[in-house]
Amino acid sequence: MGLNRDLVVYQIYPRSFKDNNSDGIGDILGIISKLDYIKSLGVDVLWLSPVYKSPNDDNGYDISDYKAINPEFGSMKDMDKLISEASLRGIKIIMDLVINHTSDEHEWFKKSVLGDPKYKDYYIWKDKPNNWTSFFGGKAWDQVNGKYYLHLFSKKQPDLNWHNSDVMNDIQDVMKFWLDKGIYGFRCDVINIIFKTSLENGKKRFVLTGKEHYHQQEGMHEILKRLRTEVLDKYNTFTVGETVMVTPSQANDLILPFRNELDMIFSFAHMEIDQINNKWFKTKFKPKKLFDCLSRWQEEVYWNANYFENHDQPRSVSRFGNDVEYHIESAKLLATLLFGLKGTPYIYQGQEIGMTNGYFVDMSEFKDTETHQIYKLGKKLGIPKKIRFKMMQKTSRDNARTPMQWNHNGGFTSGNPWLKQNPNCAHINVLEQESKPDSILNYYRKLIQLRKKYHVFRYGSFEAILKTKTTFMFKRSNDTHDLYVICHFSNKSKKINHVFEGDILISNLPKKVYDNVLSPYEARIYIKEKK
Ligand code: ISL
Ligand code: CA
Repeated sequence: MGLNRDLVVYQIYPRSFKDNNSDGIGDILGIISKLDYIKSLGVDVLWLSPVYKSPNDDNGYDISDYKAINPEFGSMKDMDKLISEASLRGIKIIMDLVINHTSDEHEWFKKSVLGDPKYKDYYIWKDKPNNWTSFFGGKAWDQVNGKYYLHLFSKKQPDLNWHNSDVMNDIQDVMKFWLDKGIYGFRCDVINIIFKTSLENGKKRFVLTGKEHYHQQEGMHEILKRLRTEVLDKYNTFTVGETVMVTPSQANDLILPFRNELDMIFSFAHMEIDQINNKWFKTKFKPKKLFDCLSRWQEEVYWNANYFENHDQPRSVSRFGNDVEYHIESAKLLATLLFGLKGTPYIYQGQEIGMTNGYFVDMSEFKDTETHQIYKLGKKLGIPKKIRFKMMQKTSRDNARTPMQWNHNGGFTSGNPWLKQNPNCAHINVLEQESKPDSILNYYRKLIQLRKKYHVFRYGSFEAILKTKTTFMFKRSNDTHDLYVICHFSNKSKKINHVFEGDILISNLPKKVYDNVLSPYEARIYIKEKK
């Protein structure tokens, strides 16, 4: 089966989506209770962040049993029910495949520590650590029983040794287990760093010393080809890789059909445009940088996985829009851009109602391991407490993980939510937006329908037409239609010199006349039929 370009994907972070048993933690039965809502959006695929057994050092991205469900989320019976209930509604499910590392509480690691002959080389052990640093800041090695093991993430996430063929066999077995249950495929976590070519010291860098030894290695391509031909191709599947620090040409190396690796990848390029100097303590959003970055990826990459949010990123309306004065306009503007681009659109839970960053007033309210590790690292770098806290308010991954806002009281749980609910659920919630035809939620629904209706959204070519400091205009074309997408990222109106062609297909501001003046955060799509 080749790439399916028609799909729209909705990401669920199970912990924060819907709690069914009042323990404050989202669960699988909660997701099942909202399947009709998900169906009503018009999406085709659900991507579930990890639901496997895990001690939750990194909220499920530290897996202790790939074939078991985390009891907090429910049972395997619940999971089977979710797969079948989703399928009844024509919704396919993809799961997170986290195979760079496991939890240190996984049986494989426990046996590896004890020197069990089968498992001793399942992980990456050394008598003396090298100088590599981890994604969460600080050193990438920790010690157990006098030996050091590599962890590119937290110390409870030891990296698997992909030089070991038993690791390959066991992971293939895990993939088959889930595909046999009717799973449609996988979102492959940090997949382009899984193969460590050597363990030599790395060139000293501000972030990720050592990366030249494991980033985008030939060994990784070989692993992906094997997973594809030996497992995935035996089923009808869908794969999207999460790939850090890739260029467009590296992206193509992972996704071009003849390569037989992945269907598409998540790139971080557009998530880096607002980061300056160093990753964590200074950000500034300049819209033009976003336009340039998106255009480049549209032009150079075979097929994009388009997203503005996920469970690791702050909320897009707070980051690229204006979540105060122009909350509705800018949320819809971002939606227009997302669906206007060529590629597969991904919506992250809550994005469809314009959920904003969390309301955190103290470090103790953050639960994310990365947030605390970076906060501590900042102290070592001599960054004042106040600045560090402000930065965490802006960039913490917990901004995306606050409970889904179902109604005026939250509606996520009748217990105590595991992470602070944003009090703005009082006015930003699903219930209220269901009842308003012109809500952000109904705007997303409209865009999804338009994408389904017009071939040009899915298959049309891309051409950038205008990129100014605040305004982005591009054209999508096929044999029958031209689409013109116009996005204006500013608090101020702006007159542009342009003669618009075609008829308004959708716009985030109902206007009497669509003239040359773009209002704050205005977005329009024009459509023109070809004669
Ligand atoms: O989230 C980040 C920046 O805030 C990244 O450093 C992130 O950790 C990286 O993109 C990898 O993400 C994935 O793997 C991690 C996990 O913590 C993330 O939630 C996951 O999306 C380790 O499994
Ligand atoms: Ca629960």
